[in-house]
Amino acid sequence: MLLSQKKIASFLLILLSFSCSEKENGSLEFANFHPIHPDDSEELIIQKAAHVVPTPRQLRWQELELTGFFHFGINTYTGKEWGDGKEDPALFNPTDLDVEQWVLTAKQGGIRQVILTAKHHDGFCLWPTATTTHSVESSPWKEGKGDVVKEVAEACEKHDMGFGVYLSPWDMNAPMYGTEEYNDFFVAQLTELLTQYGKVDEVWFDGANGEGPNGKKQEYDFDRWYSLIRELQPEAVIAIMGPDVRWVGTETGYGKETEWSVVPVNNLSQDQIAESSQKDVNIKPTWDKSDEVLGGRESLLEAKGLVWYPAETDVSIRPGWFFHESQNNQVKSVEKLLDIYFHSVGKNGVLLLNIPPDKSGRIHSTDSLNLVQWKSQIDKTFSENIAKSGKIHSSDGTDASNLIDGAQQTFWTPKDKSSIAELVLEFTEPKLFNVLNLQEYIQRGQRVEEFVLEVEQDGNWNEIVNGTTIGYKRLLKFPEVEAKKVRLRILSSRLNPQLSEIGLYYDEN
Ligand code: FUL
Repeated sequence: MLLSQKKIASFLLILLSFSCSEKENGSLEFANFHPIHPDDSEELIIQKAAHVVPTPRQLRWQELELTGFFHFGINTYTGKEWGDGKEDPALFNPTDLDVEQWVLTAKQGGIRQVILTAKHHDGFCLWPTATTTHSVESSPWKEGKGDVVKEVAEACEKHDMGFGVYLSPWDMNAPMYGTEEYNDFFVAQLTELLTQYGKVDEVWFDGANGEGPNGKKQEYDFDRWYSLIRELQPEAVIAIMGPDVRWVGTETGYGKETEWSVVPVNNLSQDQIAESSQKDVNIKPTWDKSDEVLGGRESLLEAKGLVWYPAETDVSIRPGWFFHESQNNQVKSVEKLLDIYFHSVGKNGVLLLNIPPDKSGRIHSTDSLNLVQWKSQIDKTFSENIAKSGKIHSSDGTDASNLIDGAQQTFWTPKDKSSIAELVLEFTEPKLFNVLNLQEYIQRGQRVEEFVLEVEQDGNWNEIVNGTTIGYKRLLKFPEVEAKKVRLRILSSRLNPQLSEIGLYYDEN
């Protein structure tokens, strides 16, 4: 599609969202994007925020919870984190490449989708591309006949693992970097990746935009790339410098305490979000990625629109993104990974955990051992929802039993559409627990702003833990407590809360 045609199409989409997102009777529809009009009242803006929902591709991605990165390439052989594009492709020579071991290790670690660095900033391509000779084709590996992207895509397909590609926009090797020609070159690379390897579930664009071999910087044609991805792989989420998934703002694996998937934007087209955070254009998100809270009430009031733009929390199992022998004794421990799990998946994010293959072409045994043990600890902790053995009562007498049925496809909401609610769990015997799991039914938006968990002790309700946002999943760990009666109070919500699950667990760690 020509750019002008695309602009017209997105303009029509905007008109459509203006006309069909609000019903005549004033009640709002659920939409991925709600525009805010200058005369909207504060109340209406909050109602709109409560009606912003994920697209099917965003929902599928959110439900994965655990995704993985494979950083592998020329840096694996030079010991660097960032190459300079001048590396000799002959350096790339895995002696024992076993991508099935990567995918199976990831799978045992609970990871459900992996992203391969098909090209990092150094420009070296892990597939035999027609666009450049700076690829595996010029390496001694399999006498230049190998294709890492193909092998990983096939292993993913075989083992029912989602497959994604990282194609770095920054390319320190491409001679035309910094000119319009580079955008065509990039489109050609993207087309190869999106047409030759079956289904692609995620396309990951990094934000780094440094100088190319000629000392020039590139103006990336994001609009063109996005429409190409939508055309060739309509179900793929476009992450980070993309409209579907947002970077949480750190590379520590720790998400924000208050994590809204609904964020304010000043653009009227979702496709411009990522672009505007990269370029100096007039239309900008009203926030910075590193802000402590994105999407709090006050920030919504200043926006031109509200969009579902959820957070991905990326971190490496090692200090570096690429494998370095010298870091073999710095692989994150099971305890550290568990803490990261609570602060990423447990803070309304999707964890993107990097496990970099080594020079031989295999995941190192320390990494795989820690990963697998981590997953078995998670499984152990969450194998049984203690809340299930109790009776649940809601403050308004409505049946809330679906909150402990283990099914996320059902939800409970107060009868009178109140924004506050109370739920009491009663057990016949005292129960010991130290973890709370809460989930909102995000298919109908994210709403809860404040909650508190209490237990009854000697006739008094005592606070155990409190929190702000819930979103897809909120996990909170606290010192163990024993009680026969447990109460969850939703103290503040944007319209009526819609919860899908309440869980109490005991974590031995
Ligand atoms: C960053 C890159 O510069 C790093 O090398 C790594 O790929 C990380 C995931 O994204 O911005």
